[in-house]
Amino acid sequence: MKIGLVGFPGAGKSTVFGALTGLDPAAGAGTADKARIGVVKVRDPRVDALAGLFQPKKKTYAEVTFTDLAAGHASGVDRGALNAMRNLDALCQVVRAFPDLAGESGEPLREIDGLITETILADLELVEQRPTRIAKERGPAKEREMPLLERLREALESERPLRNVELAPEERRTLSGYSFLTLKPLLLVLNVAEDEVAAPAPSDVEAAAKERGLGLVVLSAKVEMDIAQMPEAEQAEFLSALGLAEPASHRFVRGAYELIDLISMLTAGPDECRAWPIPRGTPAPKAAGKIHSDLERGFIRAEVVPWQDLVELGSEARCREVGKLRVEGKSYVIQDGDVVHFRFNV
Ligand SMILES: Nc1nc2c(ncn2[C@@H]2O[C@H](COP(=O)(O)OP(=O)(O)O)[C@@H](O)[C@H]2O)c(=O)[nH]1
Ligand SMILES: [Mg+2]
Repeated sequence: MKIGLVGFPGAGKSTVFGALTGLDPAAGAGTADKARIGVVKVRDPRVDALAGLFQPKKKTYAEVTFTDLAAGHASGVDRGALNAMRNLDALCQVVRAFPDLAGESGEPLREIDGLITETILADLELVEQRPTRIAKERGPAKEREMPLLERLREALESERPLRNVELAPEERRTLSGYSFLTLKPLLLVLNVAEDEVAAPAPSDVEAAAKERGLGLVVLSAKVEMDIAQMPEAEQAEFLSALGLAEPASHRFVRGAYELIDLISMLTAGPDECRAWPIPRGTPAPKAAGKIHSDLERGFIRAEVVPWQDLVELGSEARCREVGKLRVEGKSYVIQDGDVVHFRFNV
């Protein structure tokens, strides 16, 4: 799963990337033709709470991969940038809302609309190329696809991104090979000036996000970068002075994680408290296989307790006593925040 930071030049993509990964944004700024990839921990208060309870030797967060697209794209939405976006599973658009070095204030709405317009045009091109190819093919694929593509074309022509078009699961499957840009989940990251981090999002930007059904995270890439470079103790002090409970980048990463439809299965004990990223809808045996293939092969049952109950009641034994710990079988679908213990036999 690849999440990409996209947007116009100077919006702060590389600075956000640096704040998330701890990598120097300047180090990558010169690479005109190469995207940078970084692995980022998904800070999770649930894992922290479980670790508080178990005092484990190890605490492990889920991880996601972020891509900072190559700096060489003149407009940020040129052909090269749009092509690079096709390989991503989700897009996070960094939008400039801070004054640049010349003192020019940002134009968030123009940037938001700009990316949407360019990605709609790119998708229209794709939708228009396809029928000429299908026309040469025969069979059921053609019959299924043509009316669907026609519907998509109509949506795009009326400037509607495909993520706002209602699609049946079957239709989604048909489209999965296409890499339509406006079908990719999109999260807006409003990069505000340093003195605005505690202020609510500007109402026009908030309205624009809401109207398009997009998530919105407000942060200052510069502040996040500073925070990332501070020792932990200093971080806490700095954040409380700003009136913030945690760095905004933590919230942003969690938002990106949800964007790609990953949920966290949790395991907890004296050795390790850990979040395991699994796709939403994963049945218990398959989820067990993420931990170890033996657990999937020899799956007997899963003992499940929601993390809040475990933290509140203090132990699995107590959860069992009061009936909060459930025994689930093969068909159980793991829920976000389930603390799971697998019983297996190989
Ligand atoms: N004042 C301020 N400057 C920022 C902020 N974020 C990025 N910048 C500056 O804006 C310029 C462009 O940032 P960069 O991350 O390279 O943008 P990119 O082109 O989207 O990768 C750099 O000089 C950054 O230091 C911010 O939150 N506040
Ligand atoms: Mg950059």
